[in-house]
Amino acid sequence: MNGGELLVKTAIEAGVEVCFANPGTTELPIVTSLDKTSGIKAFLGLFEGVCTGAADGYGRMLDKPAMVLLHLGPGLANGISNLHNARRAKSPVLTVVGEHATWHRDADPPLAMDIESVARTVSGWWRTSKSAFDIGVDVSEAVAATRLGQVATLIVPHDYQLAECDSPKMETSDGHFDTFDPDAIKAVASRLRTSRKVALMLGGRALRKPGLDAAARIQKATGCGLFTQTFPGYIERGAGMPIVERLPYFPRQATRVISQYEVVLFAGASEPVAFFGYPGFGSRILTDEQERMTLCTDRQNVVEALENLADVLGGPSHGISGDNLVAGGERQAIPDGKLTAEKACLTLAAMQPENAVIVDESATSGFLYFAPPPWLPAYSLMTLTGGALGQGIPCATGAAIACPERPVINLEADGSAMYTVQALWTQAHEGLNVTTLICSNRSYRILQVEMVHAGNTSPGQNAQSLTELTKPPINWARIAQGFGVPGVTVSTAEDLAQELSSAFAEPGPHLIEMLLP
Ligand SMILES: Cc1ncc(C[n+]2csc(CCOP(=O)(O)OP(=O)(O)O)c2C)c(N)n1
Ligand SMILES: [Mg+2]
Repeated sequence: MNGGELLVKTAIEAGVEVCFANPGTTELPIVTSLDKTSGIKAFLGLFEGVCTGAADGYGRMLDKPAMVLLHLGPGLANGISNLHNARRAKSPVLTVVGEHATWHRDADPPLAMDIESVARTVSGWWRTSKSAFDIGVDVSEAVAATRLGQVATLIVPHDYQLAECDSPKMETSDGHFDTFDPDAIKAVASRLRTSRKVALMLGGRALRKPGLDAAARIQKATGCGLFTQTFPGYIERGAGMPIVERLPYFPRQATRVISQYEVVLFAGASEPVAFFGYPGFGSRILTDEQERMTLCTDRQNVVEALENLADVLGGPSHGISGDNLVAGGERQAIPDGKLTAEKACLTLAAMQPENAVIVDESATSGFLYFAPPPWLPAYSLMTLTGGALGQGIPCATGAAIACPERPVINLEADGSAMYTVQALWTQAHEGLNVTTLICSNRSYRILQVEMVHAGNTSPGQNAQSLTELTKPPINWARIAQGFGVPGVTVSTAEDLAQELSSAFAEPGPHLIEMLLP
C-alpha cells in the first residue's frame, strides 16, 4: 500500500463517503487510490469554490464530513471563500491538499506557495504530513477534528502519497466533546428562573430537531424567546418545529428586537455583532445593560447541554406542541400578476414540497422568505453564514448529493449566482434534484441600498456601473442550458407556479430565472 491508498482507506474507515475534487498532478496518487478501495464516490467541481461549497452543503445536511481534494496552494486559495462560509456554519469538512514532493520544494516550482498559511485562516485543525506512514493517523485525527464542527485541512506531499508504507499506523480516533459541569447548567437554570425576560439564542447543532426540541422544552418551562442569528447554517423549520425568530440583518433593527430581553443565553451561537462597522453604531447588537450567558463552549455538546438545562428546569418531556408550533395548516393561494420579490417568496412558500431543503442565497429578494405565514411543510433551511458570495449553487449541489431523496430548492440572487455558476454543470452531470430560482433584479441591489443609507442618493457613473448587471442583461436560461440544465425565464407569479410544478415533477436539475423589479 502507498500513502495515497492509506489516506483513502483511513478516510473510508472514518466514515467518509464522498469526495468533491478538482485535482492536479500532485493529487493523482490519491485519485488513483479512490478506485483501488471502494467506499468513496468522487464528484468533479469545475472550480474549487464549487468543491468546498458542495462539501459545506453536504456537511450541513448530514453533520458528517465530505472530503474535498484540492490542488496545491492555488487550488486551496480558489476554494477558500466557501471554506470560510463552512467555518462560519460550523460545518464538518475534511480538506485534503496535495503538496509538491518534499525533495522538489527547495527548487521553488511555479505552483509552490505557503499552503499552511492559507489553510489556517479557515481551518480549526491543519497539518502537513511528515511521512507516508503518518498519513493514517493524520487522516483519522483530521476527521475527528471535523466532528467538532470545523474545517480540518491535511496537506500531503506528492512523494509521501507515492511512497510504499506497508503495515502503517492505522488509527481511528473518535472526535469527542469536552464534558460540561452540571453545576454550571444548574447556575444557568437558577438565573433563568429569576429573570423576567430571557432570549435563548441558538446556533450550530442546536438548530437541528433534537436541539430545537430541547429549546422548546426550555421555552415551555421559562417563557423565553427563541432566536437564531441572521444567517443560520442549518435550521429545521415548518410544520412540527418551534417558531424561532431570526435577528434582522440591519443592526438598529436587530437591537430593537433583542433589547427587549434582560438576559441573552447563547447555546451554540456566539454574541451577535453588526455585519459592518457603520459610523455612529457600535459593533455590538446587545446593549451594555443586557446580561450575557453562555450555556456551553464549541467543544461541548450543545444538544446535551440544552437537554440537561430542560431537565433541571423541569420542562415537559416533549417541548414542541401546541402554541409554540409552526402549524402545518392549510396552504395559501398562489399570488398572481407581475412578479415581485415578495410574490416570488409567497409563490415558493405556496408550492414548496414536503421535506424540501431550501438553500437561501437570495440577498435582498429573500428577506421575506424566512417569515412567511405559518403554512409551510417541514423543511431544512441553509443560509449564507459567512457573507462570502458564491455559496448557494455549490451548497445546493452538495445538499442534493447528501440527500438525493429530498427536493433541493436554491433561492439565488443573480449577482451571487455568477461567482460559482459552474456548479450547475455538476448538477447536470449527476442528475441532481435541484431547482435553482434566480432572483433576477439585474443589480447588486444591496450595495445600492447601502449606498443610499450611507448618503449617496445620486450615484455617479462609476457607482452605477459597479452595481448594475445590465448592458447586456445576463441570459440565465441560456447559461443553464449551456451547462446542461433546462432553463426558463418567468415574469409572472402564475408562470412561476407553472414552472415550479414541472420542475418538482421532473427529476434532475432545473433553473428558473424570475424577472424582478
Ligand atoms: C466574495 C464576495 N465578494 C463580494 C462581496 C460584496 N457584495 C456583497 S452583496 C453584493 C451584491 C449582491 O448582489 P446580488 O447577489 O445580485 O443580490 P441583491 O443585492 O441584488 O439582492 C456584493 C458584490 C461579498 N459579500 N462576497
Ligand atoms: Mg441582484
